Amino acid sequence: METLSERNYLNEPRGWKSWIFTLDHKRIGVMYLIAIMASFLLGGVFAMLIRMELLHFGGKHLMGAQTYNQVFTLHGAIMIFLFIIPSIPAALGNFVLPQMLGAKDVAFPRLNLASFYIYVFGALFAVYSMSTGAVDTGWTFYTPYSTTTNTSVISMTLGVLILGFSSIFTGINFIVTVHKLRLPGMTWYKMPLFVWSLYATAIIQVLATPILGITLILLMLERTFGIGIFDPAMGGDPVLYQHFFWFYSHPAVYIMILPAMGIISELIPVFSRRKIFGYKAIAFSSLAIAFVSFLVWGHHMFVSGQSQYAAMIFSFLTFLVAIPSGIKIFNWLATLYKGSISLAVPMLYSLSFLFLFTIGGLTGMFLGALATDVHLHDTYFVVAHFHYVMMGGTVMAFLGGLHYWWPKIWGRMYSEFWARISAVLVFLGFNITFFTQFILGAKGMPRRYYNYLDQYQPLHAYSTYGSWILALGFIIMAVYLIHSLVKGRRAPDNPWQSLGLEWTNSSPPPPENFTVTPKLTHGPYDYDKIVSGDSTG
Ligand code: HEM
Ligand SMILES: [Cu+2]
Repeated sequence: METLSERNYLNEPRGWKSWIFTLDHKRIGVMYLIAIMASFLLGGVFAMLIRMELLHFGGKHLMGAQTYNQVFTLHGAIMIFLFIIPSIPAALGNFVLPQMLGAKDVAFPRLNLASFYIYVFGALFAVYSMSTGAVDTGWTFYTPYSTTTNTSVISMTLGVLILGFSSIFTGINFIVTVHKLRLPGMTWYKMPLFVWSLYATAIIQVLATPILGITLILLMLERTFGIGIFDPAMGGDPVLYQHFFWFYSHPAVYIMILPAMGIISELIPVFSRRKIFGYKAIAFSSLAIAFVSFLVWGHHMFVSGQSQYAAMIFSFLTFLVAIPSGIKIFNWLATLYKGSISLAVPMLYSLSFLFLFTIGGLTGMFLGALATDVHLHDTYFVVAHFHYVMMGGTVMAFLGGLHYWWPKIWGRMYSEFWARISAVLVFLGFNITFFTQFILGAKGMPRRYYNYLDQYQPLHAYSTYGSWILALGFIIMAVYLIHSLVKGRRAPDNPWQSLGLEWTNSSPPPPENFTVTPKLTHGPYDYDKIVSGDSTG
């Protein structure tokens, strides 16, 4: 085994204290990475339990109805609040954003470390809630059930409230970093598109998250003191809760997907050796998505009794979001066109993203259309749709980014062979698990049910078999990634011949990112100007 002898951020300074008190954005990114991977594992275990229970009809195979409610709530809450929201920005974004800008760190390194510990603190509340009976409300905590059920709602919602602060602080940090710490000469239009997407995400994090915080505080007050804001018996309105909740949670789905789109905009040019097509259109469509995301929350409430006119406007506005998303898909495809495409692992995940996110997005149109949503609302069609977007979209892009920056993060390569096998298993397993659910939902299978009619059994069984293939893919991934940490081949500084600034330093980077201040000699996507191979300059 070759050792990483030169000084880098992993070996200098040494000692566990230098890690837990670190102000280095790279180390904080790595700590986030470990924390979110642990959350993903935990959320994944709950997912497997749900699928096991649904393998046969009749209910009560692994667990009773009450436990089932707790299991899907924990799965959803962990995946959303502990995994997917922080995943790309706080882990990968933290690691690469300053390097992409040619900066030494983020604008507020102490705030960055505070964000991480706030995340850990919030996660502890969630764990406490799990150990004291968990929650059975669904990750949406809808009233009046959440204010009356006797499960541990307060500790879970308090955890989510705290996690929100972590997300807000990361957002503030990134906004200031992008404004203030760009390398001289790096104008806005010379920034990598991943930076643009993190910037748009940060705006949503800062503006939308406080609404969730206030909503959860009201929920806790209602539950503890019966203030009556959501309880009709006291003059309150339970639907008001849904407005508040989705006013955050719809924009939040863009906190999940925008950074993923940013990663895809990085990977496709590198692995097709082409300049990104429509740079400005991609950059501005991120901002457009961020803006429109605040106007469409009502599409979650078409059947809540809202007025027909409101529903029509929300439906119309929902279709508007498809335009900037479609622009991005078009631009990525145009970049691929006539490119010299390499099927390296990060590219396999990018192609998976393109395929799966498109299905996720288009099925969203069925849900955004009033007439079809009435039929599909709260069925497995919705479950399939959001897994295609969140897992087929965000998780695929996250895995693409993870495999792309892995050599930079650790200075080691993983086994390309096993990584490809795993990528194929994840893709196949994912589709078998979730495509079946579109059909189930269209046929009327409701979501959040632990039992069902026998007519749904075959499709539920396929879905569960798919989840085993998916799990196998992830187990293989865990093995080769951990193996690469101990026995992996030493990574070159720029294994993908990428033109990104973050690849001009060593792998792993020195503690201060760049030993000499880098000079901008070309844009991040100038593959048309620079012949591949001559890319480190
Ligand atoms: C390992 C693969 C996964 C499997 C097999 C899986 C399976 C499931 C199942 C069966 C449900 C319950 C549907 C219902 O009865 O309503 C569910 C709900 C959910 N899943 Fe997943 N899931 C997976 C990954 C993910 C990921 C990666 C995310 C997000 C990052 C996610 C987010 C959610 C959410 C938000 C819910 C809704 C929970 C609720 O209804 O309160 N899942 N999942
Ligand atoms: Cu929405």
